[in-house]
Amino acid sequence: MSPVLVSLDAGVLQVTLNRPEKLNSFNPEMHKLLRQALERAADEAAVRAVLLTGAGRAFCAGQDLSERDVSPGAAPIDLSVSLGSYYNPLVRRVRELPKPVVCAVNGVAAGAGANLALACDLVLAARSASFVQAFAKIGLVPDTGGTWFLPRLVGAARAAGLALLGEKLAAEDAERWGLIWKAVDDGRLMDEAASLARRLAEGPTRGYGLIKKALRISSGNSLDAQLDLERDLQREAGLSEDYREGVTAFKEKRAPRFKGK
Ligand code: T3D
Repeated sequence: MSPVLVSLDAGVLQVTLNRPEKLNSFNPEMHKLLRQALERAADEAAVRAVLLTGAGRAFCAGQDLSERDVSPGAAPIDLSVSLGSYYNPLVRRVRELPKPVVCAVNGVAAGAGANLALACDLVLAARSASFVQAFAKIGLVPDTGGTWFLPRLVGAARAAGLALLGEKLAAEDAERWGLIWKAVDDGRLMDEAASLARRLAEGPTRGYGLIKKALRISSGNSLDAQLDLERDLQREAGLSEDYREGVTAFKEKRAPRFKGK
């Protein structure tokens, strides 16, 4: 079986991490296929939203540690190579993808797996799922954007607790803390995530891409600079077919039929 399963239906590209026997932890092949899937999502007009999830009982346990030889006498490993080649491009790809990415966290999300989820635009998690900043437990620093996402999502005190202690945070607490969008009953997760992704796939795709851009850039901007950015992005949004359709539908008191253009 392929370590990443990909299927396109009704504008939603579902991407499933598929190494369940290894809790969907990352090896180079899984990285390669996930990257290909995300490139496809970026390039193909028929893809208007992405739904990312995991097969089996975990979402993703981060780096596959069985691939790291730390036995006495083994050569030291330069982990910056792994981050530079795999994890950093992955986060950039998800964040810069001009289409919405829904993440359905079906089970434990640990290490880079937890932070990959946080890189997505809307994160739903099964009630039985949990988030673990497992890095400190093996002497590492949260990566895959963790040190950037955590303080912004949950504040400095909670970010420090999560990063330093590496304890499991249950999905419901993750929702309460503002780490994720929603915790849902286990049996409802995939239906709710798929219906959310479908709804986004029927939406104004170009506008969504611009919203993602505005939110992404806002973290490093002053209010003044952000106001200028909003002006420029609104110019672009206002020229889209979907804007015309949205206003026309509003005036005609009907549901809009967006084409993503
Ligand atoms: O190296 C680089 O490239 C640098 C970048 C690093 C990015 C990172 O992600 S570093 C962090 C790596 N991940 C971890 O440290 C997480 C390790 N796993 C755990 O802490 C726990 O397994 C979980 C919290 C994820 C789940 O706990 P639990 O109790 O539900 O399951 P378990 O019994 O611990 O694990 C089940 C099996 O999965 C077990 O194998 P076994 O004994 O049944 O044969 C376990 O070894 C395996 N497993 C879990 N996580 C990993 C893994 N095997 C390889 N790599 C893993 N990350």
